[in-house]
Amino acid sequence: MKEIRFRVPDMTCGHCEAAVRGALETLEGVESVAVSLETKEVTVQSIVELDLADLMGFVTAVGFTPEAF
Ligand SMILES: [Cu+2]
Repeated sequence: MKEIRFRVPDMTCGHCEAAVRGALETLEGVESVAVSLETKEVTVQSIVELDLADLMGFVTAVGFTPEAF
């Protein structure tokens, strides 16, 4: 299992969390998406190699501002 982590500081509530999670869960090869509102961290586990910039692009597309660690 591959794992990519990044931060989305502008997630503030359950709706934000659901939007970010939903955007990432639909991607091919993604096995699980864990989102912490407390730490603003997103962890994506996948069976294929995913690209950090691509993942952050999908989060940007749903209206948030992701940051690399
Ligand atoms: Cu929100």
